[in-house]
Amino acid sequence: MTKRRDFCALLAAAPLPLTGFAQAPWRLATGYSAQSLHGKQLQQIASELATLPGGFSIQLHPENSLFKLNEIFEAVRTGKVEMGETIMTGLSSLIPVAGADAVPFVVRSYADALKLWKYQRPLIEKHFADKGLRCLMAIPWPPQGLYTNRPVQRVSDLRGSKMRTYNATTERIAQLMGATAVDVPMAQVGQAFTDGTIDCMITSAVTGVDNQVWAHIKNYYEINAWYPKNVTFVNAKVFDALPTQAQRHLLEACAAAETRGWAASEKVASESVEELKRNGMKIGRAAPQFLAELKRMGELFSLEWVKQVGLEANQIFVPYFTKD
Ligand code: PCA
Repeated sequence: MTKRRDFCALLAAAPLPLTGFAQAPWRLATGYSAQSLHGKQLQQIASELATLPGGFSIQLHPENSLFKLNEIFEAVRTGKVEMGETIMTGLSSLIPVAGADAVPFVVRSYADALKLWKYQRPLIEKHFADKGLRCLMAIPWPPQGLYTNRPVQRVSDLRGSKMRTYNATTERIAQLMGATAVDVPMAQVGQAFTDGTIDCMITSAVTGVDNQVWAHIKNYYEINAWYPKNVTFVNAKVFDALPTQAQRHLLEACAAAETRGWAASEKVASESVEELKRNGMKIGRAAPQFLAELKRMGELFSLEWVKQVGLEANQIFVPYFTKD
């Protein structure tokens, strides 16, 4: 008996030979394009893993082709697909702290965004683990700016406008601005402007560029409202079934992609504003009164958010505001 146990322990300790290990290809579902800021990192992870000895292939299924953006978390959780990427704020009804990303006017720079992630990450990892998922990495979108047709001097200028939103938090922000929230997936933004279902939106400069929004809209205000992140994750059982070395390769590839992704996001943030300008858009800083009103609105949102989320909101924001 003892001998058998020793033998098992020995087996467990020995690294599994990876050559010959045949892992069925994993599917990675995302709501965004393969050429997007995030899609490029996902593709690089896939190609890095494919070339490693004993590596496995990951097939990217972009632009909602396998599951819609808001279905991906559940699809990975229930094992319908191995791996997924979605926007973290979209998970706030399941995991309230995921909404910290879209509390407006708290995070003002990439350095701030990284600090927020440092305090948010352990909670996100824990909630994902509780749900049978393993969180792999998160990469921010560039700061969220305001796109409008008419110049805007104050929040009340947005009253009655049809604002494109992309989840519950952006919906609440539209409400606070007195606008009507219209949920439109990123790929359909151009069409929604053409159809007149939306006339303004808050999103990043890169999303404006990807959708060539200059054909529809003229003003972009760099209000840097928040830095939402996309999160990439895997079904924990699927991950645990990988040989240890393959697990390590995946984690390393994701850690490297996360570092690259943050730098790429920051770079593309300024390049995209230039691209909007080159295409005839007016790039403005919000007027002081408008900024003051936005800030007040942000405070109201923060207050609501902290009240609604409770203890875990403090676990993020207390260190965020008081520590390095
Ligand atoms: N682009 C995505 C999410 C945030 C962003 O900058 C979108 O507009 O849907």
